[in-house]
Amino acid sequence: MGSVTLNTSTEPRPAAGPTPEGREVHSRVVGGAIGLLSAAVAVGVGHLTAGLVGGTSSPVIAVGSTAIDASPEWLKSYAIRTFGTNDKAVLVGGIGLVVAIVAIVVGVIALQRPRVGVIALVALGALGAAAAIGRPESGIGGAVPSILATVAGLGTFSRLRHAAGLATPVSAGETGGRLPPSFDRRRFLLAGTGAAGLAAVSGLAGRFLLRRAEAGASRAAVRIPAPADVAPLPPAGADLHIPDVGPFITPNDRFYRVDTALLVPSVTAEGWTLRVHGMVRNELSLDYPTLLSRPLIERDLTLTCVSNPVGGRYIGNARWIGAPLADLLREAGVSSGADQIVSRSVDGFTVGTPTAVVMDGRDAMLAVAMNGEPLPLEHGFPVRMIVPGLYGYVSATKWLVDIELTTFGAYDAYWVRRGWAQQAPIKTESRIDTPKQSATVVAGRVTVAGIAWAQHRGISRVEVSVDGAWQPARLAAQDTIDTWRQWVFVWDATPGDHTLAVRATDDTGATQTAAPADPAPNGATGDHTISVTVAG
Ligand SMILES: Nc1nc2c(c(=O)[nH]1)N[C@H]1C(S)=C(S)[C@@H](COP(=O)(O)O)O[C@H]1N2
Ligand SMILES: [Mo]
Repeated sequence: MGSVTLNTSTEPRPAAGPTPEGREVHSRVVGGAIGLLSAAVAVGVGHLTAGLVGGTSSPVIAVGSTAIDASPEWLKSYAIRTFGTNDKAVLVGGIGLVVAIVAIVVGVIALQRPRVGVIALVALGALGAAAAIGRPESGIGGAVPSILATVAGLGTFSRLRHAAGLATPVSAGETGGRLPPSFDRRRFLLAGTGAAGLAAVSGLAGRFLLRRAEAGASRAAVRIPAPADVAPLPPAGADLHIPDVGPFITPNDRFYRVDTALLVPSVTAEGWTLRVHGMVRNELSLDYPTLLSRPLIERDLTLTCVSNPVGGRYIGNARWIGAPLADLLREAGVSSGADQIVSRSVDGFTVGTPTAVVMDGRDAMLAVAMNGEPLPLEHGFPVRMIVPGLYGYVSATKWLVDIELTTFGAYDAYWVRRGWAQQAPIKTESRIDTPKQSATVVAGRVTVAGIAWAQHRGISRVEVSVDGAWQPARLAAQDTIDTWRQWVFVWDATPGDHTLAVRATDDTGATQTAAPADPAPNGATGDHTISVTVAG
């Protein structure tokens, strides 16, 4: 205790300790930090609250939007000319800089006159509240984030003053703006770090929520045009309607999700563009309305993850609408030798797909809709790629923003760099969905059922083995060769412990590989096998 210096310089000082001038400088640093941190926490909490309640009521955004509306036309066009698409970032940055400078100055003044700090924080909140209420899209509730921001700012202000020993018992007013003898550097740094952390976390969380809300609003406003090439409804017999076997079309909220995104990327349809470049004769760039104006196709396609273990759940079947990818590539004019299409997500994730596969006539598409709605945010809104017959990591780029024609020799995509195969067609597989592993069933007629898939080859046969004896299962009607197929086998179960297994054969006549293999590097193999007990 009693140490009063924040000075980290190595300059020699009088042995008697810091001079009054020295203290003066340090007290300004502390005052400025208190001001800056209080404002930062206010802004962060305002942002987070706005993110949680939704809408455009974040104090910073409300003030920024008001500034845009109020600024004259020449200034707006100047900003757009000068900063391009960064004009809004520059504006928000500018507001932030002004707030920061004012906050530091006020913080220094507040050392002696704490009331000035309080008044400044309340004024900042009032400005945010007034701007938020004034926005056409928000009502009186728009003031809530600004009010909470002010409360948080005032709380931080008082907390940090306390930590600096400014609140009691000798007030800074009495020490002439200098730090009191009780100033504890460690204690203040700790409290300051806490405030900085709170400001950063709340600000970032708020930004994430606000962007997600923006993407959600964009999605809600999207209207997908009727496809030029409509898919017939799946045949009635494609769905056997067996309990515990999922529906033939997987609802969006039950569709598996696999990606590297810690936080779902938020992309708006308005802000979306796709660049097609690399080994092409004509580089293309298209925005969302342009993509929607292309002739769209509608297809049922079953998507599968290479990481799906035998018997796993990383597979789903949906009805997609999208623009054929091959047509777009023909317009771009793919150079000969460009054997790989590298597609990139907005978050940097990459996928490498064989050009020849995309161009071979199958329904590879830039998908915009899934089961009758715009792509859900977590499934890649606004645009993703789908290529029937290939595992997701080599075909199904979500939040797609970039397509580059290149070669397999020149580039390894995200998972290839991590040891997975460069090319990965989906392997013929099958799964028992009912009964479950280790289930006890009643002797007599037991329904054994599940799904089988061999996308773009089609399933021609499924067999079930009871304790090693293979017997044919009944197949549901086929929708297309790009979709999974349900199957059922009615088993006359006798009391005791039994082992059930399933295997599928595709339309090329090949039966799935019986030898068990792990998902890495190009997809699991093995017959899905379960043990059940039949009660007498
Ligand atoms: N941007 C991006 N797209 C991606 C991935 C990813 O991690 N990031 N994962 C891929 C993988 S491995 C699979 S299996 C599918 C899964 O798509 P889904 O989450 O819509 O089911 O997305 C593919 N597209
Ligand atoms: Mo995957």
